[in-house]
Amino acid sequence: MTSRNDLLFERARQHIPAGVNSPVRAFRAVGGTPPFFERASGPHLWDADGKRYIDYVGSWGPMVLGHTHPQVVEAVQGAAARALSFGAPTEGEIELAEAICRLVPSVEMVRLVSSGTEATMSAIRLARGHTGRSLIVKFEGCYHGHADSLLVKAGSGALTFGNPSSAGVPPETAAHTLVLDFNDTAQVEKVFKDKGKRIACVIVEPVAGNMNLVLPKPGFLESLRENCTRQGAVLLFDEVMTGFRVALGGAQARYGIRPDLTTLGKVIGGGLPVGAFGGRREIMEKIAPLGPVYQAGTLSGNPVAVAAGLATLKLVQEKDFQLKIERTTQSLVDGLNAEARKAKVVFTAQCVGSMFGLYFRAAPPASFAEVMQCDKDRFNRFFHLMLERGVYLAPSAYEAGFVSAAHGAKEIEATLAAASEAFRSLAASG
Ligand code: KE4
Repeated sequence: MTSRNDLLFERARQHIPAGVNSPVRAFRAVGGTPPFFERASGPHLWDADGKRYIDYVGSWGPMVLGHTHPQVVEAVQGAAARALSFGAPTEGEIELAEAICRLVPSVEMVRLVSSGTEATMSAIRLARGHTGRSLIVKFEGCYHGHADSLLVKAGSGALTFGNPSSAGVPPETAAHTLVLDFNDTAQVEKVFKDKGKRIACVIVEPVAGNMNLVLPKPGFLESLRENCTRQGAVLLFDEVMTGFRVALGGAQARYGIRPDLTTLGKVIGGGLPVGAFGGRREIMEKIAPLGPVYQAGTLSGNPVAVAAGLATLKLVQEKDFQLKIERTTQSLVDGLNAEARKAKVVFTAQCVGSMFGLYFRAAPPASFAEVMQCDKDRFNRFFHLMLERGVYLAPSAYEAGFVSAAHGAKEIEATLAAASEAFRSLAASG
């Protein structure tokens, strides 16, 4: 019997490229047909065939409270009944800006946009406008959205100028982007020694979540801070994913590093389209109409999206919210490691805050090269073994996973029971 997911996927592909509105959703990395979801609640999703899943994607990070939290739904319904959009200032935007500036240590002033890509694209332009320089530095495996200057892979060598990682990006644009190896402090020191005065900014995921989860080595973020300060370059922490996930104040609070600019997204919209870039007042005051760096957006600060973000940020500040969600995430990771050991499968899991990484490798990777050593095929088989058992992991070996506050002992136990069977199946099939 053809499932509704299959029928919908077939229909979707008629008018949407690969049937999806964002590439990773097409399941090309893991194979098979993606479930088409119809509704969600708490830690659960239901697909078009009525199958229930425990969700560890959480819309790629925003659903930190769990799905359809009553207070968020109520805030959205209330806002929508008053207005869907003004294209004019509202009090809600002030409240969200005040909350972000209060919670994220380095942010003194902030501009709201509608996606993480818009946030990083705007922040890069602002850093270039503020410094009058063109070069930017990023790290292999870090993803910052799909702006041209960020779709760049390492050149012939890590210290040479970048090449486009996507068709449609002019080589001249990519040439302004240097791509280094994440956690390689020696490369950072060298590029600043050679080109420091030409660097407008360094953009980094302070905890990498787009090459699977990779933690910063001690000293790495500190070296970025020191070199940027010494050479007058802007340190830009892309906390679109880590914000309100690895700690209430993001990775910058957890690791005690103060960037000059920060980009945010995901959680601050509570599932609706909100991104933001903010930081030192003297830099942010260069943004139009105050300053010469142009940036704009029809739906920036949309009242319905802002209402979802405000309701979400209010709840993540509740007493013990971070402690509880970190405990749940740690119990998932400890349980997965234990089940893999029992089945004698080479596997490691680790977490930071409510983000986790799963690796078919003996130890967590500390670099892009080490991520590439993970057994991708085994991950793909594990992914489907878990999906069959009603556990929805990120459909790629190169993505982080997310736990929500709605995940409880019941969901963790069910996940570990599924993992026990999945690991045994992997061990049996070699
Ligand atoms: P969006 O434009 O997708 O809202 O944000 C881009 C972005 C920027 N910075 C970081 C650190 C991000 O993780 C993202 C987006 N994350 C991916 C998940 N790997 C979104 C999922 C997708 O592309 O469909």
